Amino acid sequence: MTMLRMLRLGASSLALICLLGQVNSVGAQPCSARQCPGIGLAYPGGVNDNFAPPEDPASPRPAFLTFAINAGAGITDFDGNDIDEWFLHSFTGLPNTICSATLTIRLKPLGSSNNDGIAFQFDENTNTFGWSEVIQTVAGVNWAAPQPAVDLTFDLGCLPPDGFGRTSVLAQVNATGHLDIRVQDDTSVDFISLEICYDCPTPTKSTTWGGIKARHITSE
Ligand SMILES: [Ca+2]
Ligand SMILES: [Ca+2]
Ligand SMILES: [Ca+2]
Repeated sequence: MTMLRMLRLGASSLALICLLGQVNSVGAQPCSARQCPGIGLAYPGGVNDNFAPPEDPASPRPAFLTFAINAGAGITDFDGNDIDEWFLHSFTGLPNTICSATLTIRLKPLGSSNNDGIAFQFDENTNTFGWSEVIQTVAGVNWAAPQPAVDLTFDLGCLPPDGFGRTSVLAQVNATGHLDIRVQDDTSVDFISLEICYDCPTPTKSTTWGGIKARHITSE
């Protein structure tokens, strides 16, 4: 579950303070962000309105959307109420030094949704996902209406092993700077919240004469 507690500060990609030392170590690896305290971000997706109309727009990356269209899928948004449609959303412009990421998503089955799935991180080079699982498996309930909505929280660096034994998508997220989510195909998505902690970029020392001189003067 969540590796680091975070304190919200406000804004649309919300600044956070990672409160270090508050680590829940259940199944999680130590987070190297503790070397770089104080940097975190939260990215909201959709509106936390308990599936209230109107539908709120989802924003899949173009390549992700093209994949779904080519697969012949109907596409839905946040709070969609139709069956047999895919929900797609992407968080883009992410830092490439993320060491901890927690995703919270509220889902509701729209019918007999027992075979519905959730998948993270689409790769347009292979048309595959970095992790996927049946919602009923991760939710631990009979995934069929009128089962009420559930909030699921995923540690993206310490996921439950999927059918391929995969447990993390952080490397792919850092390599690409984005995170994709697919939910299909008879399940409604109320909102998604992504919270990350990331390491400071390593400062590079200037090798110009001016830079060398400046460091020398500073150290005197
Ligand atoms: Ca809404
Ligand atoms: Ca289904
Ligand atoms: Ca909503």
